[in-house]
Amino acid sequence: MLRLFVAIALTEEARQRLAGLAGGVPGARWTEPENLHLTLRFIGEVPEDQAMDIDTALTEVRAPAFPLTLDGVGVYGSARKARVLWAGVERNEALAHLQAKVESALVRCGLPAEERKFSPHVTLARLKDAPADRIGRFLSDRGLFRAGPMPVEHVTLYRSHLGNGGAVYEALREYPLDTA
Ligand code: 2AM
Repeated sequence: MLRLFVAIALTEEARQRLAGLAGGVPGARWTEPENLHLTLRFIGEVPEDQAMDIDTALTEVRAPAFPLTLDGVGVYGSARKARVLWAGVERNEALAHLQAKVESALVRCGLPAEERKFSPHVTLARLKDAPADRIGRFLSDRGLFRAGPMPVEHVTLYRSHLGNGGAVYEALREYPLDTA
């Protein structure tokens, strides 16, 4: 079985800017800079033959390349039980279009449809018992964060290796987007 997801790889520069946001929140486990990415679709565990179908389906996705700008930070979960700190993405029709294309390609090759609305974000940290005031300070101090625009010219199929030291993401294959 392979644990897979489809994501946009971020530029080195964007990852460095995002990594620069880390710190100041007790109980936060920050994403390793090399692991920072923007997920389009989490697939989960699939057998190898289905992974090959997924690869074929992604090869057939046609969508234009586009610029992406990261914008702002936020938190998932309630104020009392914050779970994830994230960086947001500036409103982007091309990104939504790409995500819909990836989603329909995956459904066509037999995966169950994603029920949750696409909420583009880059996970910065996972939280455990983080104090609300420190989260509040993080959000206000970093609220003006922006990075980009950066060119998005391909999507990437990643394999996630779960281990004791946290997940390691392996880029299996890149699928080019149409550049003008
Ligand atoms: P997250 O960062 O918001 O948790 C690899 O795990 C990627 O797939 C992450 O970007 C993660 O998003 C995303 N993902 C979405 N749904 C997931 C799930 N049910 N389990 C694990 N990862 C998931």
